[in-house]
Amino acid sequence: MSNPTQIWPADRARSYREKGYWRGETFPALLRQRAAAHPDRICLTSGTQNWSYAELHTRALRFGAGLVALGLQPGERILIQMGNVPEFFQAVFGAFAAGLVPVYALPAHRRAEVQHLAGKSQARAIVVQDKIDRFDHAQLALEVQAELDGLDHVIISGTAPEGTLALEDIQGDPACLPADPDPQSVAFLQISGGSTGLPKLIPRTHDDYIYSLRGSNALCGMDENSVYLAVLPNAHNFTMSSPGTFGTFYAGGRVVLCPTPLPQIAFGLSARENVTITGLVPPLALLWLDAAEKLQPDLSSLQILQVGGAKFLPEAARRVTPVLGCRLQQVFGMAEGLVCYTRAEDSDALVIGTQGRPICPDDEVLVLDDAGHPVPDGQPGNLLTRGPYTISAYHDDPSANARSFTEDGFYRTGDMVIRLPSGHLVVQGRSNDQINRNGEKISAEEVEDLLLSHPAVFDAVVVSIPDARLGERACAFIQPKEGQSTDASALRAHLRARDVAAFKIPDEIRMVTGFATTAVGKISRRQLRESLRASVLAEE
Ligand code: J2J
Repeated sequence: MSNPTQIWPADRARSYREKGYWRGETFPALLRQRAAAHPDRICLTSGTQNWSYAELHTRALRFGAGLVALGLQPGERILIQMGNVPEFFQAVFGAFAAGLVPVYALPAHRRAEVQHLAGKSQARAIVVQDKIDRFDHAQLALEVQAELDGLDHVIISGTAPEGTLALEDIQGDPACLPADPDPQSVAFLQISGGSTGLPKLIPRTHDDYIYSLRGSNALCGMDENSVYLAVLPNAHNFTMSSPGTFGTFYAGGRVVLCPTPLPQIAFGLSARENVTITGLVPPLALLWLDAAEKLQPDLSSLQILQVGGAKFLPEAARRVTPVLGCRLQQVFGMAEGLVCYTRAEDSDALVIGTQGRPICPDDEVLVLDDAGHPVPDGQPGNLLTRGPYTISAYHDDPSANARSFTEDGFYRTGDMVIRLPSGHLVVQGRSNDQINRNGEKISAEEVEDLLLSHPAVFDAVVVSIPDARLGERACAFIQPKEGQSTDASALRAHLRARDVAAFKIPDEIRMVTGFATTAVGKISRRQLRESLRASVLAEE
C-alpha cells in the first residue's frame, strides 16, 4: 500500500497538522460519533427506505466484522461497484470499519476497467450491485475473479448467483473489528479520469479527505438541516466530497439518493424530500433548466445548485437563478484533490463567469506557460497545484507519477486556466488529450490503443470536438492498413467486444487515407489533434 509519507513529505504534513487542516479524524470515528450524537436522525433516504445514523452505523459495523471473519486484513483493498443505493454506504463504511481500503469503480465501467482496477489495486474482494440498468454486474465480477489471483470474494448486493456471497449474509461480531486506522493512512483509492491509459488510482487519506469535506461544508453552508440529492453516481468524487454525500454525513444532514438523473424524477424527489442542495454536470444542468421552464416544478426548498465536472458556459449559468430560483455554485474539482468553489458572497459576474477559487488558503496554485514560467493573471496557462488535500503521487505508478507531478510535489492538472486577481479561475480547456464527454473523462490515448488493436487499423487519432449537448464529443480518425478496409460499425463492434465503458466508444468515426506530416517527418500528436479538430469545426 502507498506509504502516506510518499503522498505528503514530512514537512508539509507537519505544517498541515499545525494549521489545523489535518485533525486526526478518521471515517470509522466520524460515523461512530455521528451515530452516538444523533442516532435517530435520518442520514439516508432511498425510495421508501430511510436509514438513521444508528442504522447505517450498525449495518456498517456488522458488515465490516463479516469481512474480517472472511479473513480480510486491514490495509487490503476491496473494489466496490454500485449505483446510488443505500447499500453502497453500508459497504464503504463497513470496509472502513474493517480497516480495508475501498476502490471505487463507476457503474458504467465494464470488464476492461473493472479488471484493471481490481488487478492494479490487488483487491481481495469485490462488492457489486447485482444489476445496474439491467447490466449483470454479478456475472462481470465472477468473470473478473476468474482472471485474477487473490480476488477471493465476490459479494453481491441483491440476488447472489452461485459462487458469490450475499451482502446481507456477511455479518460478524463488531467486537472483532480492528482499532481505528492511522488518520494519515490511505482511506480509499479514488480513480482518475486521466489522459493516458486506463484509470489511475488516487490514494486519499482520512485526514486529507476529511479536511476537504470540512472545508467544502463551510463554503456550501452545510449543517444538520442540509438535504443533499445525490444525482451523479455515488462513486464520483464530486458526489462524494464536494460536499456531496460524505460532506452531508460530516454535517449530520441527510442524503437523498436519486435513482436516475432525469429531471422529472429529481424534481419530484426534491419537492417531497425538501432537498436543499444538489450537484450536476453541465449537460444535466441544461436538461434541468429546459425541463423546469416547461414543468414549473416546486423547487422552493432548493437553495444551491452546484454545477461542475466540466465547463459550464456563462449563457447557461445565467439561467440558473431565474429558472430554478436557487443560487448557482460553480465547482471545479478533481479526484486528485484541488476543489474550487464560487462563494455566496461573490458577485454575479464571478459566479457566472468563473469556476471559483480553491477551498484552502494553503492550496498553492501555479499558472505556467509551456516552458514552465509563470504567466500573469488574466493570461491562460497550465494549472499546477499542491496543498493539504492534493496528492503528490498515484498508487504504484512510477511512470504516471513522473509525468503528472513535479519534483517538489505539484500536480500537473492538465487543465488550462486563467487566474483573476481575486484568485478565481476560469477554465479554458485541457492541455492534454482528455475528452470531457458529459462530465465523463475519456483518455484519447486509451481509445486510440483500443482502436489500434483492430487488425485493419494502421493509425488512430481521437480528438475532442465541442458539442452543444455533451460539452465535448469524441471523434476518431482512422487510417486503415494498406490493402485493408474497415468501417465505423466494425470498429464500434470491436470496441464493444473489448468490454470497455460505453461512454468511451467514439461518437464519430471518420476514415482517412493518412495523417498530415511535415517536411521533416511526423508533426506532433498535439498539432495533429489541433488540425483534425479544426477540420471538423470548419465543416460545422
Ligand atoms: C471545467 N472543467 C472541470 C469545471 C472539473 C468536484 C467537481 C468536479 C470533480 C471532477 C471533482 C470542472 N469546469 N467546473 O472531483 O470534487 C474537469 C477538469 C478536471 C477534471 C477532473 C470534484 N470541474 N473539470 O470532475 O476527477 O479537467 O473530478 O481536471 O472526474 O474535470 O475530473 P474528476
